[in-house]
Amino acid sequence: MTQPPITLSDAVADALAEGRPVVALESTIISHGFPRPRNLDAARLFERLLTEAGVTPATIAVIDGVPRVGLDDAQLARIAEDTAVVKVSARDLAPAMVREATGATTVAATALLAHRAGIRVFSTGGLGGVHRGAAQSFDESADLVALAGLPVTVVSAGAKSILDVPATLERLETLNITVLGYRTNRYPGFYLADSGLGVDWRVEAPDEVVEVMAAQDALELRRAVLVANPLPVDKQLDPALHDRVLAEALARADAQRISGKDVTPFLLAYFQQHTAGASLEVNIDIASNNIVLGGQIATAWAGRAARVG
Ligand code: PSU
Ligand code: MN
Repeated sequence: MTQPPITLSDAVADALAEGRPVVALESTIISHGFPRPRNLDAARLFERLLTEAGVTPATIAVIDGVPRVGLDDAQLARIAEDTAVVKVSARDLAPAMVREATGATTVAATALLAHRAGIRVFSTGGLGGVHRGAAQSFDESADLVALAGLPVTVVSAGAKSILDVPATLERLETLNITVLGYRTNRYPGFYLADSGLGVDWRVEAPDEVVEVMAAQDALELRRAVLVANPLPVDKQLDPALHDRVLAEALARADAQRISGKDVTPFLLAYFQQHTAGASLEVNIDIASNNIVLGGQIATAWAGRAARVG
């Protein structure tokens, strides 16, 4: 077997070789989650939040058929600006490579490439999950199944509230994915601080997350740890606005027969257009909050590895 066909940036390769903290970042949120031109500012902000904390950012994407872990600014700009960039989930990686396509990776594809590169911590906004009406449509994000087979720690603000959150939590239970509430007993609802459901395990600090990761390794449980990190209540989207726009967005997606990988980008864009941009600001806050915490967890993980080897 040859080396995995993944290219690490020099910054990421050096940090990993020296045992310094690295956090993986996805790129679908940039290409399909946020509108241009705000998306490039957000992509740069996300990297800066890590760099300023002494953590190396590893934004992940497929550029001209090459899976890349760590992008330079021109590559980041390409993901943000080029309308031909496709959404790449785990199953799309191989054909995208063969066709020399340029694609932005979802949580599923990013977690896979991060793991192959040797990165343990990954921050995003909200996970994919079970869509409303999934009993008929069978629409469940590949993020869930991917995370069931990858020992990465993923910081998110829960599953997006556009989803069927109770069903998503049931699937996380079935798939044996560990869920930790970060300083909360409530499962966060992405745009909202509380989805209305609880979590069984609460942690108070990055060190506690790292202890759970180490215990999973000791048990050889090669599954994801989800750190559910709510937005502070004063920063969440207005719940009445949220509920009204969500109902409209779901009805519109249904009427327009939106399906497959287009569903999530459609719903997020609808939210942005019909909340006068408020959902976009909240979404950027959510991701920033998760990236800062991901940096702290990666730092604690690197510190632990230096102590215990
Ligand atoms: N979270 C966001 N914005 C996004 C996504 C997540 O705040 O755009 C993306 C992620 O890349 C996630 C994907 O993996 O949506 C899920 O898409 P789907 O439901 O098609 O699996
Ligand atoms: Mn889907």
